[in-house]
Formats: sequence, C-alpha cells, structure tokens
Amino acid sequence: MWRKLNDILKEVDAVMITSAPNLRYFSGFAGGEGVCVIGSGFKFLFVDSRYTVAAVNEAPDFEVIEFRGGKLCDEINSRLKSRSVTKLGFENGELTVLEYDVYRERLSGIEFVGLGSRLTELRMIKTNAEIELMKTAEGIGDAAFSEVLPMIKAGVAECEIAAELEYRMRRHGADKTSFDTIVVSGIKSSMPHGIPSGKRLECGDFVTMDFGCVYKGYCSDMTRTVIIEKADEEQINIYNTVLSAQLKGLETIKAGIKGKDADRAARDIISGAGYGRCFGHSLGHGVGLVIHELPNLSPASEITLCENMIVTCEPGIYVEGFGGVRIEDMVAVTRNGVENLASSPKELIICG
Ligand SMILES: [Mn+2]
Repeated sequence: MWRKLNDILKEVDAVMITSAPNLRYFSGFAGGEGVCVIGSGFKFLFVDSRYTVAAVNEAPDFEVIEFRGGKLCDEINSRLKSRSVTKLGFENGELTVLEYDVYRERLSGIEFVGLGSRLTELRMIKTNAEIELMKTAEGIGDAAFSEVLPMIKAGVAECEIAAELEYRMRRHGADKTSFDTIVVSGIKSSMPHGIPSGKRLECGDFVTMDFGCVYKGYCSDMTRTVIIEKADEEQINIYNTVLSAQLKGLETIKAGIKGKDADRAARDIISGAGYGRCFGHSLGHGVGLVIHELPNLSPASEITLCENMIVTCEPGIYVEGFGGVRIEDMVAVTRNGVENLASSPKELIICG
C-alpha cells in the first residue's frame, strides 16, 4: 500500500485525505471525521477535540493536530507551507462543491490535483489481517442466519425477520449492520433492494434476505432466499437457475480474469434459461471498509482480479408480479479460484 502511495507522491507533493474509509485505511484513525495529509517524510492528522485521544492512539505514525473553531484550514495551510507543498492530491470524488471552494480559497497558493479513485483502488487487495476480519464478519452473518432460520414461517412479518437478523449479528459481536437489511417476500421479492415491511410471510412466498455486518470496521455481505411451505415448478426452476449461475460465477472467479468475464459466465446461465431480462444488476462487487467498493464484477468491468481481493458473487432473477431469488456469498480471490467466506447452505430451503 505505501509503495503505491509513494507512486502517487511522485506526481504530487502531498495527498489530502478526507473520506472516513480512507482516513481509517491510511492512518488507522477510525473516528470518521478529520483530515490527513501525507507527504514524503511527513504525516499529519487534523481532528477536533472530540477525537484527539482516539486519533493519538489509533494513528501512532501521525502527528495529530487538534484544531478549534473554524481553524482547520489555517492549521493545514501552515503545515503545507512549512513542508513547501504546492501540488496537493485530494479526493475529488468525496468533497462537496462547497467544501472544495473553501479549501481552494483558504489553502493559498496550492494547486489541487483530483486523484479520482486512485486511493480507493489501493484498498482493493486485502492484507491477511483484513481477510481474517472479513471472515469473522461473514461468519457472524452465517451464525445469525442459522439462528433465524427456524423463525421463518407463515405469519411472521418481514420486519421481524430483519430485526432478528440484526439483533443476532450484534449479539455475535458485530459493530453494526453494513447496510440496511433487506427482507422481502412474495411478489415483493422481485424488488432486488426492497424494504422490509409489516407484510407477513405466506405459504408459497419466496423470502429473500440480504444482510451483513461491520466487524472492526470491515463489512460482510450475504443473501439467501428460502420459500415458505411449498414451491411450485417455476419457483424451483428459477431458484435452481440462480444457484447454477452463482456456482458458475464462483467457479469462474480467480486471479487473472477480468470482472466482466465473471459476470458473463454467470449471466450466460441465466440468459440460457430464458431469464436474461430478469437479471438487471451486476454479478458482484468488492467489499472492505465500505460495503460496495472496487472491483466491480459488472458486464463493463475491465479490472483484472488479483489474489486477495474480496468480492461478492450474487446473481438474481426478478420476475415482476411473481417474485425473485438472489443468492450471494462473499469470497476471497485466490490464484486458482476463490476461498468462500460464507458457509450457509444454498440448496432451496423450505421453511415452516
Ligand atoms: Mn452485495
């Protein structure tokens, strides 16, 4: 990571980091609010008094500067001047137009260079320590799912299942959920990102549960679809098609292929079964400090997968007015394939 950051530091005198995940990644400071400035031979972390103690503890390599009442830019300015910084890389995808205007006005004599996603790209390949945290995070999801499974039956509301999943993830050590839990049933399961409601599960409903947690800063993500009491022929066909596509995706993902190649392999199975138009989203996405990060496994993704990237594999079929199925695992890319971090069963489970 530092070697690649050094490549960026050949093009600019320093980089200014303002987004919470990159602050955490590059400094260790987990508070979320602050600014860090890194150059060759200096690392500054600017926080307000709410975070000073945490910042000193969590970012031992950084000189922590506490700023008071509106003095952030003055503090940054004087450090930039003392280090003769004139060219400053910054996260142009993360600042509001107003914030950018303020920095430009108050950091005098500085040329701002937008870094696009270059800092975020450095997060794509995980360290072993990061992979271990994400294994734990995904394992927490597995544990919650196995505990909630016996509660899934006709008469129970979607929001009750969502609440149980979230509560159990917390009980197993999660910091919080990694995104708003999705539990959708019956016709509503045709909405990939539908919101859990008071709707009660009924006989013959698909129930799609997409959930994850944050453990020590790192996200997990998984989806399982079950059915209440009985499945008809079309439901079984849809389920098995999604499962075949998911397994094909897992079989295809490995170091050296492009994101779009994995997407294509899984998508061909769904298209071949006549449901191509019912799979509108990408096969998967990277996961890390943020629930959706690079690399994408989309039809357009030219990113070459590398060992120790973490991605999801989550094809789905959504038939409007009928229902939908999605099955998702989070996996670590290896030289020859994947290490699946999820262990929940994937054959069609008939509940109730
Ligand atoms: Mn996902």
